Amino acid sequence: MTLTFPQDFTFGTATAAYQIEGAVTEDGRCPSIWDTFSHTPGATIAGDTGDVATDSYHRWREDLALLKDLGVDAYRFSIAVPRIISTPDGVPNEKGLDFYEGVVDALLEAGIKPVVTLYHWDLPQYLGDEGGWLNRRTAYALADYAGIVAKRLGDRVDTWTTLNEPWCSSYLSYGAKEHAPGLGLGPGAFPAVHHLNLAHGLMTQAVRAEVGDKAKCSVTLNLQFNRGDADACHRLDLISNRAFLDPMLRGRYPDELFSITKGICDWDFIQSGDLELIHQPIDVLGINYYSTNRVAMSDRPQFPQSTEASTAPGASDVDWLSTEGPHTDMGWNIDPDGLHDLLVRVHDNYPEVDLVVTENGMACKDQLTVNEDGTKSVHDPDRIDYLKRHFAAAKRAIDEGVPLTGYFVWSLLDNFEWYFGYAKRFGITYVDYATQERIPKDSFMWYRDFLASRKG
Ligand code: IFM
Repeated sequence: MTLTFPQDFTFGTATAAYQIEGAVTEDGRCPSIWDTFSHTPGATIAGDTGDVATDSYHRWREDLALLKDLGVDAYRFSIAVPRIISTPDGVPNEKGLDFYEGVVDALLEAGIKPVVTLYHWDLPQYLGDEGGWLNRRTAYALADYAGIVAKRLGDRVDTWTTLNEPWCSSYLSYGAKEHAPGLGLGPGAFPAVHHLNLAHGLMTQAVRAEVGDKAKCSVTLNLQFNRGDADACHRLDLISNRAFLDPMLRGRYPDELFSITKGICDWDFIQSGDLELIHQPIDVLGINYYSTNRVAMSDRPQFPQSTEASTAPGASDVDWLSTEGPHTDMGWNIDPDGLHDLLVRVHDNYPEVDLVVTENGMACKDQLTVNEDGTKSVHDPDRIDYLKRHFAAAKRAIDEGVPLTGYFVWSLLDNFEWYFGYAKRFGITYVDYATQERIPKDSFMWYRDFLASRKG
């Protein structure tokens, strides 16, 4: 591939704690809402849990060896909140901090920048018991936690990401039933949206209070890119994207968000001063991108009085149409132009902030092949093609002036894919879950060659 990215562009790969670590009862870790949820019968498709996952809590050195072999500039991983604030008394769990300090130091020694996500959905259950993200106190607890981590690791972490995909931890978790805690409250998810926004602001402040202005602060959003009927796209843009982007980057919610949710939410959980707290300067906006949607207006009413489960409360009049193939093993369409168009649009609307693709990748039906000489391979040409086309789309955006500074492939390893458990494989490294053997797939070799070619 002859794509030439800027020399200082950061290429990496990403994981998240609950998806890889396992060891859920070790070294003082407390249960999280995902432990509870995944152990609830019927909550994940085959009853899979993150109890063992890829056992990376024990095998992280093996994973580090993979990263070194791959030649990435950076590794994006998340810190398990229940390993750090494992008790409600606010006393940090030193063993948890020691674990991540070991990982960060080893990454730095290997010349790999640590890019930390502070919250990737593993809320301690004791906070869940108090209402989780429906309770504004959760935002303050997460800010205390962010300060604790920043105090220990502040001098060594390259980038601090407050939240990963608050769309998932609000709409998918409180609006619908697919993610923990799976409450299905429809418009009842809006307080969670606001409290996650508040947490982002407070966590950013807490990191800067410990690390000072040299802290590179960020948040990662899975912005939805919708094609089709303009009214439907606009409605979803307000609910799914601007409900996070505008408070975080503009210090206000769009007025239209209030009008389209009139009758289903009074937003009285927004307290005076909240928007100033949420609107902290950030250095980087992370975007997770996988696919696009096709939407249209229906004949249904815009303002139903219903509180039925929904990932887009206030858009009951929008239909999701089937998308053109090909699709990934998740059933998501492959649309590299969508990445380009999304990056351009975000930059047009929020020109002040650098962008990073913090996740992009593909789930495939990977098959392990045992070769005649006993070696093992996984041939995943579709994933290589997917990555090449998305890299090209990102490069096109850079050439058009988008300040995109990094790209992280999801994921380093096959792992626990939430509701789908272990049935979906996103890794560039295959994990044999029976033995925990790691087998780099062809896409790993392709990425390694691509990265090597950049270093000349
Ligand atoms: O596995 C997830 C990750 O945790 C968050 N972003 C999307 C990925 C694929 O679904």
